[in-house]
Amino acid sequence: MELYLNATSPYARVARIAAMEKGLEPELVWVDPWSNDEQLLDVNPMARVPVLVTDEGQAISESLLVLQYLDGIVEATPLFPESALASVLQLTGLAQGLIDASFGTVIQRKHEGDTADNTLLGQRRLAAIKRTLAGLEKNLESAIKQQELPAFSATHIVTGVALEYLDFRLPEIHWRESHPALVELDKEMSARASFARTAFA
Ligand SMILES: N[C@@H](CCC(=O)N[C@@H](CS)C(=O)NCC(=O)O)C(=O)O
Repeated sequence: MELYLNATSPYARVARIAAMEKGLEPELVWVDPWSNDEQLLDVNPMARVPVLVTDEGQAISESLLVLQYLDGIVEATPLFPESALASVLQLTGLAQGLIDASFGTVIQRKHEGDTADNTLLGQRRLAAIKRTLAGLEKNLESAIKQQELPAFSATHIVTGVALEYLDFRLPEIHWRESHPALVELDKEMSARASFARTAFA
């Protein structure tokens, strides 16, 4: 099994952490998705990471589909446990949206410079980040209170990575100030070996 990734991609980090948590050790193939790397194009015409290539040779792109595949081949540590499926999918969707809006902001800044945040798209993404943090906080707190969330799941991985990506790329968004449930989740996730060993650099 191979995992195509790079060190700053939040999506690739989600896939790598999930593989580690499942006790798998795919061969890591480090690529630069922005340089039209032939090796990456061979497995993903979109030239994006992550891509997981199975032992049978199928190339799976899209981080959450990689997690779904890992759940299919390793039963232990379910990432989308059936007993809490709706809560896990709801929260994971929000956390993935947070990554999408944050990554979109970073890429637009990189390509358009300082004025990127003032464009219509830039403004929409920044507003989405703020709203999604609030939505995640509210729904996470409620799921914990109602005992609808397992101790570990896709929600924990994707939310933990989303929050650490904000710290890494958008530290001006002081998300800790008014999101105590997210602070707690981040504290728990950053103490795990899978998070410590894959820290953004
Ligand atoms: N929806 C995809 C997003 C993957 C993605 O956008 N990856 C970025 C790296 S963070 C990438 O490879 N970008 C290169 C490009 O868009 O050309 C997922 O969840 O895996």
